[in-house]
Amino acid sequence: MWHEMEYYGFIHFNMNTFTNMEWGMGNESPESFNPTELDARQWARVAKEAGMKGIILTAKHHDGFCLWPSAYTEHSVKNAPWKNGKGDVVRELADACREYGLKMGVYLSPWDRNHSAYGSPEYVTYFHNQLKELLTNYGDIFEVWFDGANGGSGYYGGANETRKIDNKTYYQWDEVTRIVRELQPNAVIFGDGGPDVRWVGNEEGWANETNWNLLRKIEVYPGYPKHEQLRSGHEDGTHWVPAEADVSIRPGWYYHPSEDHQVKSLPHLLDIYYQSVGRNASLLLNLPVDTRGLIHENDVRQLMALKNQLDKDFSFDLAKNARVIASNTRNNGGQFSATNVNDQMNDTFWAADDNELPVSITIDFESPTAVNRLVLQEYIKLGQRIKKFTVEAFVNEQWQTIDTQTTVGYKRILRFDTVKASKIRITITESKAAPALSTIALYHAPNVLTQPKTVRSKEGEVSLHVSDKNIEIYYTTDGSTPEINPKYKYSQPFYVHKPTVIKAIAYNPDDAGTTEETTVFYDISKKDWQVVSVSSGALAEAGKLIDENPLTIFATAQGTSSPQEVVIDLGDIYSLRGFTYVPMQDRWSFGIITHYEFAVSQDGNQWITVSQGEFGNIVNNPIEQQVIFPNHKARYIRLKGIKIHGEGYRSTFGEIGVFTTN
Ligand code: FUL
Repeated sequence: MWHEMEYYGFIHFNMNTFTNMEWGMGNESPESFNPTELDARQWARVAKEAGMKGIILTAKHHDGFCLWPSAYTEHSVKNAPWKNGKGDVVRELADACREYGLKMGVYLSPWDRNHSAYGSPEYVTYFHNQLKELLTNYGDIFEVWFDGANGGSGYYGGANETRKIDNKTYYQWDEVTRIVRELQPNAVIFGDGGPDVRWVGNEEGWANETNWNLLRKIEVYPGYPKHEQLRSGHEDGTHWVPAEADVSIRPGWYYHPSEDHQVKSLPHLLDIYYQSVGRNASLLLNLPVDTRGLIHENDVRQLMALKNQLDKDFSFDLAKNARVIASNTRNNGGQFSATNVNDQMNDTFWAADDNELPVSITIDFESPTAVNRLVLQEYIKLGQRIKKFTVEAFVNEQWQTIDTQTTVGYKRILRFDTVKASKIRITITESKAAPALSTIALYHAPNVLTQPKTVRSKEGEVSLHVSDKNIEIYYTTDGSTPEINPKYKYSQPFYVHKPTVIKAIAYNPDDAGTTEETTVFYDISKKDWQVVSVSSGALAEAGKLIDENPLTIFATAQGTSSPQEVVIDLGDIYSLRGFTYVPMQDRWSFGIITHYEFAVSQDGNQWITVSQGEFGNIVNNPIEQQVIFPNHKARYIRLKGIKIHGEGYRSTFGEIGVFTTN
């Protein structure tokens, strides 16, 4: 059953990987496709170790380049230098998936910006033929993925124009479905509105808390604009079209070296898991394969951190050995007994009588037990029924409400603050028909222990952050190692105006576990700083380059014909020994300074250039640049962009800082 797949991998790897694009135009040369160490077995091994059950590969993306040697086009691996044109990435992955016991799926973009006939019936035949190749030559396919993005500008065999098609009719979806049913009868078809599995309506990997497996299918079509509805499905839907939540482990779907430092954090990945799998959707997590042809080590690390934490979260089911009592059981028990919910089997279930709402089912531990996760599963072979339920905990001889929620579906996971309860009661207050639950599981997930992060405001206020409110933070501001001692415990933000080293560790009071030390150096605060002039652009916006938030930027005007600069008044004279520059962080960044000139002044009139040079590799790796120069006393600083990545002189600034000496 597709629902049981729960968590599987997406791999975006294709021409875009080599052109550093997200959407290629279709005019790329197959010559560019040349991975140096492609190893599909590494992808499969990583996915398997991460707990994924399958992999879906972008066999063809919007640019039209095919990862398999299609008989119907020259725009494929057969004309690439990789393996002298003898390679077949789809084959290599299919073999690797078989070896590692993973299921394999294919992404075939309907939109093709390379094909000259795109827009005419001839292209549709081509598209169907390619689908047949993929579904015939590579063994079992569990899912066929069709993208909703469609039609627009492209190369189209040299026409270089914009072509529009009607998503609903152009591709002959009925014929597509027929081909899939014939060649891979066990495969599901993914599209905005199914027909089998629907898009969840965002690319961030979350479903709404209320999430029906049903859809009024006739209303939804590829490119359906009401994304909000896809996040919840339709309570009165006519067809079973469950949601799949897709998201990339990095900002982009494709690999970009500039995003090596932006792989999602463990807390973020956990939220994604709980808000997809935990909300009755499957999770399709994308791993961009890099130009070597490997999943990057940073992504592997985060993926395994997620696996590790999930293993801990669900390590022991506390309901397993508990007593279960239901307020009502269909036919007074037997086949529908309440004890079916904790027998670790999905095909047995507890069911209540019809018209008996509310009904409740209680897990009795007999002694106070710490819990903070609840897993519910409906027996969905009978449909999705539950509309509203409440969870209560029996603490100190009293019932207290933990949560009131709506749908359950194949799986629902609730996270809540730890309670020491002797019983947990689930009361179903609204349901379309008699509730039928196959699973109730309870867990005590450990606190998530991550290294503290520090944030400083322009005013100099420093706050320390961890991702779990049960985790404590201990810190020092004198360079010494913090001890787990009330004296060092963090309780509220504090000010840092002078050069200071902050060292902080996170501590888990439940098991006395600690993290590595976070060490952060802050120089003088920016509370008295002011941008006094910019060579072009809006001065009113310039505060963004000294607001301690690198994600807000200042940009000089477009179309200037000479190097651009900004001048900052530090508010006082300091002995300066260096400066920092954080470039714009967006994937579609512009104006990144690659060659700079930095000058200082005591009065804002007489300037001394103290440093000039290159920010090496800044475009690929857009992290904070630090430049040290001989000490100079100054109150004003000036950064000039001598050369800019891309065209012209338009310059952008995420953040500028200084290093001082006493
Ligand atoms: C989108 C596409 O346009 C993206 O490039 C990516 O493939 C994503 C999974 O789907 O609609």
